[in-house]
Amino acid sequence: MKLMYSPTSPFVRRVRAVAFELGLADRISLEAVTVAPGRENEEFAATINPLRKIPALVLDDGAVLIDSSVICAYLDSLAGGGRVIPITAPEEWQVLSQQAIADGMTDALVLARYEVALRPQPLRWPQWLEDQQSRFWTGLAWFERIAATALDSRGGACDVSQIALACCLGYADFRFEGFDWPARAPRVSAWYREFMQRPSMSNTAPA
Ligand SMILES: N[C@@H](CCC(=O)N[C@@H](CS)C(=O)NCC(=O)O)C(=O)O
Repeated sequence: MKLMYSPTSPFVRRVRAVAFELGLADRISLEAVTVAPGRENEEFAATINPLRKIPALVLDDGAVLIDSSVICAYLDSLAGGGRVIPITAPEEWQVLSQQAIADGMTDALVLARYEVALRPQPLRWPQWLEDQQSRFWTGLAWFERIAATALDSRGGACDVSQIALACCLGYADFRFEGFDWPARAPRVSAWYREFMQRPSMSNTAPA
């Protein structure tokens, strides 16, 4: 399998971390792609993802899987199922909803990053930037409230929503230096420090 990737993408990191957790990392080769709003990248659009986003996973038979959540679900099923995504209700739906919140927080930060790093100065819209960043903060507060259940270590195992949140927070540390999010979310912060010790996280840090 080939993962179309960038070393700084939090969505790619999520897929790579899941692959490590499932013991599948050495079955996945990496191919670097540069994607960003405003870059045409026609070949990638024509052959891999019409939306020009990464990650995309190219399977050995040539089929292409798009979107980090879809790819993580595929990897979980490849590893037998129920490893990082529970297969029984209500846990399955809780974990998938938590993953969706972490996903939205990450989306908001990536869009905020594009606004600051890519959008020409005269076209910037400060309220829009603030609005995107506030989605990160309200998502973080949401996880802080449910930390006791959502961030439980389950005897050493972990789930896709925890990996998604850890990748989001890692991206916040990497791109938004002044955020100091731990000051606003002490329970999430304590969990994060421990979670970062996992090889799946240390092997996939943004660079
Ligand atoms: N929902 C997608 C989001 C992926 C995404 O936004 N990836 C960013 C990189 S971190 C990207 O490809 N951006 C290029 C662009 O928006 O043009 C997923 O979960 O895979």
